[in-house]
Amino acid sequence: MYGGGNIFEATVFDDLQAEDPVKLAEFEARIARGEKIEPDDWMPNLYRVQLIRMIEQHAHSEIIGALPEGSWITRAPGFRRKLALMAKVQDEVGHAQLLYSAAETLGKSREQMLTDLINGKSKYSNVFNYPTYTWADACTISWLIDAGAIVNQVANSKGSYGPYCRALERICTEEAFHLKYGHDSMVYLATGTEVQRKMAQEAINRWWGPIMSFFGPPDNVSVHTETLMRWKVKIASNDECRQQFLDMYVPKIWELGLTIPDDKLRKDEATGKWVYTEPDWEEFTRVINGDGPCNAERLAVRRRAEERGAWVRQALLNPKARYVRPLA
Ligand code: FAQ
Repeated sequence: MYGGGNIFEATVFDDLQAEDPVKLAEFEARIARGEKIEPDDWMPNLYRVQLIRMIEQHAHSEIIGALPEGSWITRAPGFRRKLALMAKVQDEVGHAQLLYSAAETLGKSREQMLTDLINGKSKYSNVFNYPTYTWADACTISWLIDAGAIVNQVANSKGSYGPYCRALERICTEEAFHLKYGHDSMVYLATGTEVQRKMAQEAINRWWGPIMSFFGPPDNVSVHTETLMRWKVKIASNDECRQQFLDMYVPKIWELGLTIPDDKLRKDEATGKWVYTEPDWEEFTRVINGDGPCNAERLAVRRRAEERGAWVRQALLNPKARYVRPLA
């Protein structure tokens, strides 16, 4: 079972030495044959711990990710945009539920995961620690963050752990719809008045760095990619996902007459790869470790939601007991 310690300080090799070599070989053969691993199947401890880490961070990203867009529901321009955004935000929270359930199959309770989130022990995606100053920031999340999420999640959905893959298939279907909503919102701004175009451009300028970091550190410094790819938890590396995102979305941004704030950005026809300026990885490290522009605010909102919802959870667990709802 998951002990919550920092197992990643041990090397993969050290940890695998403790495993039964016959079982480990059978497990790896199943993965090589493309079979899905299910919760009751034998698995090495490191596989379990890595999956919990990754799925839990993913679930946290969905509920925290609902906050920056959620704050725009009341301010979205017009009734239809409000309705669409409300549905999208609800979907994101639903994705968290699916992912927490998938992580629970590996032995860590949802309560513990949420406690680790609000205590700042668990990470969640860097991008949700940035402010949304204008409506165009919310549209950029709905379009380009969802686009990045789909690139990464479609790859992960072909992975080896059954419950995670099945959750991701459902999530990707819904995200594909969010992407259309986000694209439609940005097309509207980019083809609108001068003020709307300016707002769209400024949002792209603000979000480009965080979006480039969204796929994780470069492969040559990524800590977990090798282990995760060995066991087909990750099917594409961080750099492969980043390249795929650039391939699919740079032309779409340019098509709208918007620019990307990177003078170096171009596709190298010889290698078929995009050349770009590395995002600020020091900023990324600070942000994912709790010191970004909105980390404190995001966790405070979650903490408040936990505290305010405690009486409901207690009442559901013990309907006969009499509870006094605390005053807000
Ligand atoms: N943000 O060794 P690697 C969404 C951490 S869902 C924060 O490369 P790995 C939907 C990493 O955890 C978005 N931390 O790690 C939506 C590790 O820290 P640790 C979330 C990051 O696991 C849209 C350390 O850096 N998607 O957006 C980030 O091999 C709109 C070393 O990194 C997922 O979680 C980051 N960007 O690769 C919702 C997908 N990148 O644990 C609302 C599943 C890295 O050692 C609105 N996750 N770190 O302390 C994955 O595919 C992988 O975990 C990666 C990172 C690719 C994120």
